[in-house]
Amino acid sequence: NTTEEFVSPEYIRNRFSKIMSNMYKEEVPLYGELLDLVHDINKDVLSESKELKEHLDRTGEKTRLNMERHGAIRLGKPYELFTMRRLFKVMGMYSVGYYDLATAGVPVHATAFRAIESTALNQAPFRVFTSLLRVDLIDNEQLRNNVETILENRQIFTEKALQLIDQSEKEGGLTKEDAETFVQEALETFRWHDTATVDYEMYEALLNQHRLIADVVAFKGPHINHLTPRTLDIDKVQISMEARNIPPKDNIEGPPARKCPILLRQTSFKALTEKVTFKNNVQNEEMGEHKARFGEIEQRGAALTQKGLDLYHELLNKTRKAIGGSPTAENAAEYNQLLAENFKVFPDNYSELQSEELAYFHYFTTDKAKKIAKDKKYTKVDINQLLENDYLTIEPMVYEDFLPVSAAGIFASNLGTDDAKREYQGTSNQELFENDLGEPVYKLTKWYEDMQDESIVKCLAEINA
Ligand code: OOG
Ligand code: NI
Repeated sequence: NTTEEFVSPEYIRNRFSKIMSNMYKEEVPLYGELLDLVHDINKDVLSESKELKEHLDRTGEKTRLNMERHGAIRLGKPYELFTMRRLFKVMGMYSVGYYDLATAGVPVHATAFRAIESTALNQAPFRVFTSLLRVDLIDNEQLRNNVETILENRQIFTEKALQLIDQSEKEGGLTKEDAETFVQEALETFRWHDTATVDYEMYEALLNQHRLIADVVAFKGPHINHLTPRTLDIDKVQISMEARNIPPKDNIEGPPARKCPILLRQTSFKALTEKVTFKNNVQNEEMGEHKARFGEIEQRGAALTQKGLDLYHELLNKTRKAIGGSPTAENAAEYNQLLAENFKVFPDNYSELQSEELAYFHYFTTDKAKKIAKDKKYTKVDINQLLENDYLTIEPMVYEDFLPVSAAGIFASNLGTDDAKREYQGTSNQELFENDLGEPVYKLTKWYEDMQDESIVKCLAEINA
Protein backbone atom coordinates (compact mmCIF):
# COMPACT_ATOMS: atom_id res chain seq x y z
CA ASN A 1 0.00 0.00 0.00
CA THR A 2 1.15 3.51 -0.71
CA THR A 3 0.16 6.46 1.40
CA GLU A 4 -2.00 7.91 -1.40
CA GLU A 5 -4.38 5.01 -1.10
CA PHE A 6 -5.08 5.74 2.55
CA VAL A 7 -8.01 7.85 3.64
CA SER A 8 -7.30 10.58 6.20
CA PRO A 9 -7.93 10.10 9.93
CA GLU A 10 -10.46 12.97 9.57
CA TYR A 11 -12.41 10.94 7.05
CA ILE A 12 -12.48 7.91 9.35
CA ARG A 13 -13.42 10.04 12.37
CA ASN A 14 -16.28 11.75 10.57
CA ARG A 15 -17.53 8.46 9.24
CA PHE A 16 -17.41 6.90 12.70
CA SER A 17 -19.12 9.87 14.33
CA LYS A 18 -21.86 9.69 11.71
CA ILE A 19 -22.62 5.98 12.02
CA MET A 20 -22.44 6.23 15.80
CA SER A 21 -24.95 9.08 15.74
CA ASN A 22 -27.25 7.07 13.46
CA MET A 23 -27.03 4.07 15.78
CA TYR A 24 -27.77 6.19 18.84
CA LYS A 25 -30.74 7.81 17.11
CA GLU A 26 -32.20 4.37 16.62
CA GLU A 27 -31.40 3.20 20.12
CA VAL A 28 -32.46 6.42 21.88
CA PRO A 29 -35.10 8.23 19.76
CA LEU A 30 -35.17 11.27 22.07
CA TYR A 31 -31.60 11.95 20.99
CA GLY A 32 -32.84 12.40 17.44
CA GLU A 33 -35.46 14.85 18.61
CA LEU A 34 -32.83 16.74 20.55
CA LEU A 35 -30.66 16.98 17.43
CA ASP A 36 -33.56 18.55 15.53
CA LEU A 37 -34.24 21.01 18.32
CA VAL A 38 -30.59 22.08 18.53
CA HIS A 39 -30.38 22.38 14.77
CA ASP A 40 -33.46 24.65 14.66
CA ILE A 41 -32.24 26.86 17.47
CA ASN A 42 -28.75 27.17 15.97
CA LYS A 43 -30.30 28.28 12.69
CA ASP A 44 -32.37 30.93 14.47
CA VAL A 45 -29.44 32.22 16.47
CA LEU A 46 -27.24 32.49 13.38
CA SER A 47 -29.90 34.34 11.41
CA GLU A 48 -30.41 36.75 14.31
CA SER A 49 -26.78 37.62 14.91
CA LYS A 50 -24.58 38.66 12.02
CA GLU A 51 -21.77 39.27 14.48
CA LEU A 52 -21.79 35.72 15.81
CA LYS A 53 -21.96 34.35 12.29
CA GLU A 54 -18.91 36.34 11.24
CA HIS A 55 -17.05 35.26 14.35
CA LEU A 56 -17.75 31.57 13.68
CA ASP A 57 -16.77 32.03 10.04
CA ARG A 58 -13.44 33.55 11.01
CA THR A 59 -12.55 30.79 13.47
CA GLY A 60 -13.68 28.06 11.07
CA GLU A 61 -16.28 26.77 13.52
CA LYS A 62 -19.37 27.45 11.44
CA THR A 63 -18.87 24.58 9.04
CA ARG A 64 -18.41 22.13 11.87
CA LEU A 65 -21.35 23.19 14.00
CA ASN A 66 -23.87 20.71 12.70
CA MET A 67 -21.54 17.74 12.82
CA GLU A 68 -20.15 18.65 16.21
CA ARG A 69 -20.81 16.26 19.07
CA HIS A 70 -19.17 14.40 21.90
CA GLY A 71 -19.95 11.08 23.50
CA ALA A 72 -18.90 9.23 26.63
CA ILE A 73 -17.91 5.69 27.52
CA ARG A 74 -16.88 4.04 30.79
CA LEU A 75 -14.19 1.35 30.68
CA GLY A 76 -13.45 -1.38 33.20
CA LYS A 77 -9.80 -2.41 32.98
CA PRO A 78 -6.39 -1.13 31.87
CA TYR A 79 -6.30 -3.26 28.70
CA GLU A 80 -9.51 -1.58 27.52
CA LEU A 81 -8.10 1.92 28.00
CA PHE A 82 -4.82 0.98 26.36
CA THR A 83 -6.56 -0.52 23.34
CA MET A 84 -9.14 2.28 23.13
CA ARG A 85 -6.23 4.72 22.80
CA ARG A 86 -4.95 2.69 19.83
CA LEU A 87 -8.42 2.49 18.31
CA PHE A 88 -8.99 6.24 18.55
CA LYS A 89 -5.56 6.93 17.09
CA VAL A 90 -6.67 5.31 13.83
CA MET A 91 -9.23 8.14 13.69
CA GLY A 92 -6.72 10.84 14.62
CA MET A 93 -7.94 11.20 18.21
CA TYR A 94 -5.51 11.65 21.08
CA SER A 95 -5.97 11.81 24.84
CA VAL A 96 -6.09 15.36 26.15
CA GLY A 97 -6.34 16.19 29.85
CA TYR A 98 -6.72 14.17 33.03
CA TYR A 99 -9.98 14.37 34.95
CA ASP A 100 -10.24 12.94 38.45
CA LEU A 101 -13.90 12.33 39.28
CA ALA A 102 -13.25 10.38 42.48
CA THR A 103 -13.01 13.54 44.58
CA ALA A 104 -16.53 14.33 43.38
CA GLY A 105 -17.85 10.94 44.44
CA VAL A 106 -17.58 8.99 41.18
CA PRO A 107 -14.97 6.17 41.30
CA VAL A 108 -13.42 6.84 37.88
CA HIS A 109 -10.71 8.90 36.31
CA ALA A 110 -10.85 10.02 32.73
CA THR A 111 -9.47 11.72 29.65
CA ALA A 112 -10.97 13.05 26.43
CA PHE A 113 -9.97 11.66 23.05
CA ARG A 114 -10.08 14.28 20.32
CA ALA A 115 -8.24 15.78 17.37
CA ILE A 116 -5.37 18.05 18.31
CA GLU A 117 -4.91 20.32 15.31
CA SER A 118 -7.31 23.16 14.68
CA THR A 119 -7.82 22.31 11.00
CA ALA A 120 -8.37 18.66 11.96
CA LEU A 121 -10.79 19.77 14.68
CA ASN A 122 -12.76 21.95 12.30
CA GLN A 123 -13.00 19.14 9.78
CA ALA A 124 -14.10 16.52 12.30
CA PRO A 125 -14.78 17.76 15.84
CA PHE A 126 -15.87 14.42 17.32
CA ARG A 127 -14.67 13.79 20.90
CA VAL A 128 -15.16 11.00 23.40
CA PHE A 129 -15.00 11.49 27.17
CA THR A 130 -13.50 8.20 28.30
CA SER A 131 -13.39 7.13 31.90
CA LEU A 132 -11.79 4.13 33.56
CA LEU A 133 -13.26 2.48 36.64
CA ARG A 134 -11.07 2.73 39.74
CA VAL A 135 -11.40 -0.88 40.87
CA ASP A 136 -8.94 -0.06 43.66
CA LEU A 137 -11.57 2.22 45.24
CA ILE A 138 -14.05 -0.62 45.84
CA ASP A 139 -13.72 -1.12 49.57
CA ASN A 140 -15.41 -4.53 49.83
CA GLU A 141 -12.63 -7.04 49.11
CA GLN A 142 -14.85 -9.89 47.98
CA LEU A 143 -16.77 -7.63 45.61
CA ARG A 144 -13.53 -6.17 44.31
CA ASN A 145 -12.28 -9.67 43.51
CA ASN A 146 -15.54 -10.53 41.80
CA VAL A 147 -15.33 -7.37 39.69
CA GLU A 148 -11.79 -8.21 38.66
CA THR A 149 -12.75 -11.72 37.61
CA ILE A 150 -15.79 -10.57 35.64
CA LEU A 151 -13.77 -7.92 33.83
CA GLU A 152 -10.83 -10.23 33.20
CA ASN A 153 -13.07 -12.47 31.16
CA ARG A 154 -14.49 -9.90 28.80
CA GLN A 155 -13.23 -8.77 25.41
CA ILE A 156 -14.92 -5.57 24.28
CA PHE A 157 -13.19 -5.37 20.88
CA THR A 158 -13.91 -7.57 17.87
CA GLU A 159 -11.15 -9.68 16.32
CA LYS A 160 -11.40 -7.76 13.09
CA ALA A 161 -11.19 -4.35 14.80
CA LEU A 162 -8.03 -5.43 16.63
CA GLN A 163 -6.54 -6.71 13.40
CA LEU A 164 -7.24 -3.45 11.58
CA ILE A 165 -5.76 -1.40 14.44
CA ASP A 166 -2.56 -3.46 14.08
CA GLN A 167 -2.60 -3.02 10.33
CA SER A 168 -3.10 0.74 10.55
CA GLU A 169 -0.23 1.03 13.03
CA LYS A 170 2.09 -1.01 10.83
CA GLU A 171 1.23 0.51 7.48
CA GLY A 172 0.46 4.05 8.60
CA GLY A 173 -3.20 4.17 7.59
CA LEU A 174 -6.21 2.39 6.12
CA THR A 175 -7.66 2.25 2.62
CA LYS A 176 -11.22 3.43 2.16
CA GLU A 177 -12.49 -0.13 2.13
CA ASP A 178 -10.58 -1.14 5.26
CA ALA A 179 -11.64 2.10 6.95
CA GLU A 180 -15.29 1.22 6.36
CA THR A 181 -14.79 -2.25 7.85
CA PHE A 182 -12.91 -0.66 10.73
CA VAL A 183 -15.64 1.82 11.67
CA GLN A 184 -18.34 -0.87 11.49
CA GLU A 185 -16.28 -3.22 13.67
CA ALA A 186 -15.34 -0.45 16.11
CA LEU A 187 -19.02 0.48 16.42
CA GLU A 188 -19.74 -2.97 17.86
CA THR A 189 -17.83 -1.99 21.02
CA PHE A 190 -20.16 1.00 21.59
CA ARG A 191 -23.41 -0.81 21.02
CA TRP A 192 -26.04 -1.34 23.74
CA HIS A 193 -26.63 -4.91 24.95
CA ASP A 194 -29.91 -5.69 26.66
CA THR A 195 -28.51 -8.87 28.15
CA ALA A 196 -26.31 -8.55 31.21
CA THR A 197 -23.26 -10.77 31.68
CA VAL A 198 -24.05 -11.33 35.37
CA ASP A 199 -27.04 -12.62 37.33
CA TYR A 200 -29.44 -10.30 39.10
CA GLU A 201 -27.91 -10.91 42.48
CA MET A 202 -24.49 -9.81 41.31
CA TYR A 203 -26.01 -6.81 39.53
CA GLU A 204 -27.64 -5.75 42.80
CA ALA A 205 -24.39 -6.18 44.69
CA LEU A 206 -22.58 -4.01 42.14
CA LEU A 207 -25.39 -1.46 42.17
CA ASN A 208 -25.26 -1.23 45.94
CA GLN A 209 -21.57 -0.48 45.85
CA HIS A 210 -22.11 2.28 43.27
CA ARG A 211 -24.56 2.56 40.40
CA LEU A 212 -21.72 3.33 38.07
CA ILE A 213 -19.91 0.11 38.93
CA ALA A 214 -22.94 -1.89 37.83
CA ASP A 215 -23.05 0.03 34.56
CA VAL A 216 -19.41 -0.71 33.80
CA VAL A 217 -19.18 -4.28 35.03
CA ALA A 218 -22.50 -5.98 34.32
CA PHE A 219 -22.46 -5.61 30.55
CA LYS A 220 -20.59 -6.98 27.59
CA GLY A 221 -19.15 -3.67 26.52
CA PRO A 222 -18.92 0.08 27.19
CA HIS A 223 -22.16 1.17 25.50
CA ILE A 224 -22.01 4.82 24.45
CA ASN A 225 -23.97 6.49 27.25
CA HIS A 226 -24.73 9.81 25.57
CA LEU A 227 -24.04 11.90 22.50
CA THR A 228 -24.03 15.65 22.81
CA PRO A 229 -24.72 18.17 20.05
CA ARG A 230 -23.39 21.73 20.37
CA THR A 231 -25.87 24.58 20.65
CA LEU A 232 -25.33 28.30 20.27
CA ASP A 233 -27.94 29.08 22.95
CA ILE A 234 -28.28 26.56 25.74
CA ASP A 235 -30.81 28.61 27.73
CA LYS A 236 -33.15 28.52 24.76
CA VAL A 237 -32.70 24.76 24.41
CA GLN A 238 -33.31 24.21 28.12
CA ILE A 239 -36.63 26.09 27.92
CA SER A 240 -37.65 24.42 24.66
CA MET A 241 -36.86 20.99 26.07
CA GLU A 242 -39.41 21.51 28.81
CA ALA A 243 -41.93 22.64 26.25
CA ARG A 244 -41.35 19.42 24.30
CA ASN A 245 -41.68 17.25 27.39
CA ILE A 246 -38.02 16.24 27.38
CA PRO A 247 -37.26 16.47 31.11
CA PRO A 248 -34.03 18.46 31.53
CA LYS A 249 -31.82 18.19 34.59
CA ASP A 250 -32.43 20.83 37.23
CA ASN A 251 -29.65 23.23 36.37
CA ILE A 252 -27.16 24.02 33.64
CA GLU A 253 -23.63 23.00 34.62
CA GLY A 254 -20.75 25.43 34.28
CA PRO A 255 -20.49 29.23 34.16
CA PRO A 256 -23.57 31.49 34.01
CA ALA A 257 -24.96 32.93 30.76
CA ARG A 258 -22.71 35.75 29.52
CA LYS A 259 -22.28 38.10 26.56
CA CYS A 260 -18.89 36.46 25.95
CA PRO A 261 -19.39 32.77 26.76
CA ILE A 262 -16.52 31.01 28.50
CA LEU A 263 -15.61 27.32 28.79
CA LEU A 264 -18.57 25.03 28.62
CA ARG A 265 -22.21 25.02 29.73
CA GLN A 266 -24.07 21.72 29.72
CA THR A 267 -27.44 20.27 30.47
CA SER A 268 -28.91 16.81 29.94
CA PHE A 269 -32.09 14.81 30.08
CA LYS A 270 -32.45 11.93 32.50
CA ALA A 271 -31.33 8.42 31.60
CA LEU A 272 -33.93 6.09 30.13
CA THR A 273 -35.14 3.06 32.08
CA GLU A 274 -34.32 0.07 29.93
CA LYS A 275 -35.29 -3.59 30.17
CA VAL A 276 -32.41 -5.93 30.80
CA THR A 277 -32.25 -9.72 30.85
CA PHE A 278 -30.01 -11.12 33.55
CA LYS A 279 -28.06 -14.33 33.30
CA ASN A 280 -29.34 -17.19 35.40
CA ASN A 281 -29.60 -20.90 34.85
CA VAL A 282 -30.58 -20.65 31.21
CA GLN A 283 -34.24 -21.72 31.47
CA ASN A 284 -34.81 -19.19 34.12
CA GLU A 285 -33.77 -15.78 32.90
CA GLU A 286 -34.61 -12.84 35.05
CA MET A 287 -35.84 -9.49 33.80
CA GLY A 288 -34.82 -6.23 35.33
CA GLU A 289 -34.13 -2.61 34.54
CA HIS A 290 -31.07 -0.46 34.07
CA LYS A 291 -30.54 3.25 33.67
CA ALA A 292 -27.50 4.40 31.76
CA ARG A 293 -28.21 6.20 28.54
CA PHE A 294 -29.19 9.82 28.33
CA GLY A 295 -29.01 12.92 26.15
CA GLU A 296 -26.94 16.03 26.67
CA ILE A 297 -26.50 19.47 25.10
CA GLU A 298 -23.53 21.76 25.34
CA GLN A 299 -22.63 25.33 24.56
CA ARG A 300 -18.96 26.11 24.14
CA GLY A 301 -17.19 29.38 24.85
CA ALA A 302 -13.68 30.75 25.16
CA ALA A 303 -10.83 28.62 26.47
CA LEU A 304 -9.38 30.07 29.68
CA THR A 305 -5.77 30.41 30.74
CA GLN A 306 -4.70 28.95 34.08
CA LYS A 307 -5.37 32.37 35.60
CA GLY A 308 -8.86 32.37 34.10
CA LEU A 309 -9.51 28.79 35.21
CA ASP A 310 -8.43 29.63 38.75
CA LEU A 311 -10.86 32.54 38.84
CA TYR A 312 -13.60 30.34 37.36
CA HIS A 313 -13.11 27.70 40.03
CA GLU A 314 -12.92 30.26 42.79
CA LEU A 315 -16.26 31.80 41.80
CA LEU A 316 -17.91 28.45 41.18
CA ASN A 317 -16.77 27.04 44.53
CA LYS A 318 -17.82 30.19 46.34
CA THR A 319 -21.32 29.77 44.90
CA ARG A 320 -21.53 26.05 45.66
CA LYS A 321 -20.31 26.59 49.20
CA ALA A 322 -22.94 29.25 49.82
CA ILE A 323 -25.79 26.93 48.90
CA GLY A 324 -24.20 23.87 50.51
CA GLY A 325 -22.76 21.87 47.60
CA SER A 326 -24.31 20.82 44.30
CA PRO A 327 -27.54 22.61 43.42
CA THR A 328 -30.81 20.68 43.74
CA ALA A 329 -34.25 21.10 42.20
CA GLU A 330 -35.26 23.14 45.25
CA ASN A 331 -32.47 25.69 45.20
CA ALA A 332 -31.62 25.79 41.47
CA ALA A 333 -33.11 29.27 40.99
CA GLU A 334 -31.30 30.63 44.02
CA TYR A 335 -28.08 28.99 42.81
CA ASN A 336 -28.33 30.51 39.34
CA GLN A 337 -28.96 33.97 40.73
CA LEU A 338 -26.00 33.73 43.09
CA LEU A 339 -23.78 32.33 40.35
CA ALA A 340 -24.61 35.26 38.04
CA GLU A 341 -23.99 37.67 40.92
CA ASN A 342 -20.61 36.15 41.83
CA PHE A 343 -19.44 36.07 38.21
CA LYS A 344 -19.88 39.84 37.83
CA VAL A 345 -16.19 40.18 38.67
CA PHE A 346 -15.25 38.01 35.67
CA PRO A 347 -14.69 40.45 32.75
CA ASP A 348 -17.32 40.00 30.05
CA ASN A 349 -15.70 41.53 27.00
CA TYR A 350 -13.00 40.03 24.81
CA SER A 351 -10.61 42.94 24.99
CA GLU A 352 -10.41 42.72 28.77
CA LEU A 353 -10.24 38.94 28.71
CA GLN A 354 -7.25 39.35 26.41
CA SER A 355 -5.45 42.14 28.24
CA GLU A 356 -5.94 40.45 31.63
CA GLU A 357 -4.71 37.19 30.12
CA LEU A 358 -7.80 35.32 31.27
CA ALA A 359 -8.59 33.63 27.94
CA TYR A 360 -6.78 32.31 24.87
CA PHE A 361 -7.13 33.95 21.46
CA HIS A 362 -6.45 33.47 17.78
CA TYR A 363 -4.71 36.52 16.36
CA PHE A 364 -5.30 37.80 12.82
CA THR A 365 -3.66 40.62 10.84
CA THR A 366 -5.97 43.31 9.50
CA ASP A 367 -5.91 45.01 6.08
CA LYS A 368 -4.28 47.95 7.76
CA ALA A 369 -1.31 45.70 8.66
CA LYS A 370 -0.30 45.61 4.99
CA LYS A 371 0.65 49.26 5.24
CA ILE A 372 2.53 49.09 8.50
CA ALA A 373 5.85 50.99 8.70
CA LYS A 374 8.68 48.51 8.20
CA ASP A 375 11.16 50.46 10.30
CA LYS A 376 11.57 47.77 12.92
CA LYS A 377 11.20 44.06 13.49
CA TYR A 378 8.03 43.41 15.48
CA THR A 379 8.12 40.78 18.22
CA LYS A 380 5.80 39.30 20.83
CA VAL A 381 6.24 42.27 23.14
CA ASP A 382 4.58 44.46 20.48
CA ILE A 383 1.41 42.40 20.31
CA ASN A 384 -0.75 44.56 22.58
CA GLN A 385 0.37 47.74 20.83
CA LEU A 386 -0.36 46.19 17.42
CA LEU A 387 -3.81 45.24 18.66
CA GLU A 388 -4.48 48.70 19.99
CA ASN A 389 -3.46 50.24 16.66
CA ASP A 390 -5.73 47.89 14.70
CA TYR A 391 -2.96 46.02 12.93
CA LEU A 392 -4.24 42.88 14.63
CA THR A 393 -7.64 41.55 15.69
CA ILE A 394 -8.53 38.66 17.97
CA GLU A 395 -11.07 35.87 18.12
CA PRO A 396 -11.47 33.75 21.26
CA MET A 397 -10.26 30.16 20.99
CA VAL A 398 -13.11 27.79 21.62
CA TYR A 399 -12.78 25.51 24.66
CA GLU A 400 -12.48 22.00 23.23
CA ASP A 401 -12.40 20.06 26.50
CA PHE A 402 -14.41 19.22 29.60
CA LEU A 403 -14.85 20.41 33.19
CA PRO A 404 -14.46 17.98 36.10
CA VAL A 405 -17.14 19.56 38.33
CA SER A 406 -19.61 19.63 35.43
CA ALA A 407 -18.77 16.06 34.43
CA ALA A 408 -19.42 14.94 38.01
CA GLY A 409 -22.74 16.80 37.89
CA ILE A 410 -23.68 15.05 34.65
CA PHE A 411 -22.71 11.67 36.12
CA ALA A 412 -24.66 12.41 39.30
CA SER A 413 -27.86 13.53 37.57
CA ASN A 414 -27.98 10.20 35.84
CA LEU A 415 -26.84 7.95 38.63
CA GLY A 416 -29.03 9.15 41.48
CA THR A 417 -27.88 11.63 44.09
CA ASP A 418 -27.09 9.12 46.83
CA ASP A 419 -24.19 7.78 44.86
CA ALA A 420 -22.83 11.24 44.26
CA LYS A 421 -22.61 11.85 48.00
CA ARG A 422 -19.94 9.17 48.36
CA GLU A 423 -16.48 10.41 49.05
CA TYR A 424 -13.17 9.06 47.90
CA GLN A 425 -10.44 11.15 49.40
CA GLY A 426 -6.93 11.97 48.26
CA THR A 427 -7.07 9.51 45.44
CA SER A 428 -6.11 11.45 42.32
CA ASN A 429 -3.71 9.26 40.40
CA GLN A 430 -2.70 10.56 37.00
CA GLU A 431 0.38 8.37 36.99
CA LEU A 432 -1.69 5.21 37.31
CA PHE A 433 -3.98 6.44 34.55
CA GLU A 434 -1.14 7.21 32.17
CA ASN A 435 0.46 3.86 32.91
CA ASP A 436 -2.76 2.11 31.97
CA LEU A 437 -3.20 4.34 28.93
CA GLY A 438 0.34 3.57 27.82
CA GLU A 439 1.19 7.21 27.14
CA PRO A 440 1.06 10.56 28.92
CA VAL A 441 -2.02 12.71 28.22
CA TYR A 442 -1.64 16.12 26.52
CA LYS A 443 -1.61 18.83 29.12
CA LEU A 444 -4.76 20.93 28.76
CA THR A 445 -3.59 24.52 29.00
CA LYS A 446 -0.36 23.81 27.14
CA TRP A 447 -2.36 22.81 24.10
CA TYR A 448 -4.16 26.19 23.96
CA GLU A 449 -0.96 28.04 24.79
CA ASP A 450 0.77 26.42 21.81
CA MET A 451 -2.10 27.20 19.45
CA GLN A 452 -2.16 30.82 20.55
CA ASP A 453 1.60 31.09 20.11
CA GLU A 454 1.35 29.62 16.65
CA SER A 455 -1.17 32.24 15.59
CA ILE A 456 0.96 35.07 17.02
CA VAL A 457 4.06 33.81 15.24
CA LYS A 458 2.12 33.65 11.99
CA CYS A 459 0.88 37.25 12.39
CA LEU A 460 4.37 38.54 13.18
CA ALA A 461 5.75 36.78 10.11
CA GLU A 462 3.08 38.49 7.96
CA ILE A 463 3.76 41.87 9.50
CA ASN A 464 7.55 41.58 9.24
CA ALA A 465 7.47 40.21 5.68
C1 OOG B 1 -19.48 11.09 31.40
C2 OOG B 1 -19.88 12.40 31.95
C3 OOG B 1 -18.94 13.48 31.47
C4 OOG B 1 -19.37 15.57 30.12
O1 OOG B 1 -19.90 16.07 29.11
O2 OOG B 1 -18.89 16.25 31.02
C5 OOG B 1 -19.34 14.10 30.19
C6 OOG B 1 -20.32 9.93 31.84
O3 OOG B 1 -21.41 10.09 32.40
O4 OOG B 1 -19.86 8.80 31.55
O5 OOG B 1 -19.65 13.50 29.21
NI1 NI C 1 -21.00 14.68 28.05
